[in-house]
Amino acid sequence: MRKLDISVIGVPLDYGQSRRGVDMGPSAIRYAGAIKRLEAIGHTLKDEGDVQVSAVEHKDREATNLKNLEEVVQATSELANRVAEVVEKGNFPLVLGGDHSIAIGTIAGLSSKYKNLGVIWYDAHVDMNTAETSPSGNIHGMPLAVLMGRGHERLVNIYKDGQKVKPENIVIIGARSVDPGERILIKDLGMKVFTMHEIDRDGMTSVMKEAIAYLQSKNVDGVHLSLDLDGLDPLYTPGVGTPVPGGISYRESHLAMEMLEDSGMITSAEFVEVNPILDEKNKTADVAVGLMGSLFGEKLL
Ligand code: 4U7
Ligand code: MN
Ligand code: MN
Ligand code: MN
Repeated sequence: MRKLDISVIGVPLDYGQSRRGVDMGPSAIRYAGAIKRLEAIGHTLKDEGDVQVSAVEHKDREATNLKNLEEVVQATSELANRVAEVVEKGNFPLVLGGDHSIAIGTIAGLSSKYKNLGVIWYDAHVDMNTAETSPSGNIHGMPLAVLMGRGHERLVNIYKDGQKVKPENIVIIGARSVDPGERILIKDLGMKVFTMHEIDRDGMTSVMKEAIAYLQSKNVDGVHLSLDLDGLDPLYTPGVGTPVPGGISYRESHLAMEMLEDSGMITSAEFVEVNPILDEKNKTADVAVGLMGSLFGEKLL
């Protein structure tokens, strides 16, 4: 097992969506024991603290249907710089959300080191809306489009100009809520998506084997895991803003994390969308920390 120097960065951002409370995600995940859990496996942990998020909403807004664009740009820009510093010193970035718009900052920062990054997007949604296709105007439904170079230029050009990840280097796992504009983009770009249909039909073992082999075939120089807790069924992770029934089980998710750990390919990770206000006794943060345990090499025997 790899012994890693893990740098934890919290991003208490809730401006990417409309249900407030997800800003408390990083505290809930720390409270659930993330740091000690990973130290017990043998890794070295450094808590880098939180990225600063604007406490008040900007008044002088640009005319756009993207909600809180200014606040999201500010926080994700700072996050990108922090992640770049972490990877430049050779540490493994572990980012705690916050809503999923933070992936724009995490992956932008990773682009300082990785030139052919692979991404695993574990989510009920595909997060590929643009201002034109979004039914909500919520930026947490847009990060994957932005990272492929599609969307508002202020988001697309965070940290450095343009596309941060190639569409063919992305694997989506767990999708079951896809908007019409997103469906078109997936087909146009020929993206690799394992929906709940493939997971049910072929089983998680086969899906993960295929996902890992697929990314290896793209000769990626690193793989980022972006795990939205709503990828799991809301039975296991009720503390999320946009739950969708019929999701990935607790056991399938642990298996997926264990297979990723066995592959040795994961070079950064983020756990997002934990909302303690909507949760039941911090259950969702507890699941997040359990999954981190499996991802970072915890063994039963
Ligand atoms: B999450 C949605 F319309 N697609 O764009 C949208 F269904 O980061 C939901 O995956 C987005 O939680 C969910 O608002 C974003 C909606
Ligand atoms: Mn998401
Ligand atoms: Mn989601
Ligand atoms: Mn959500």
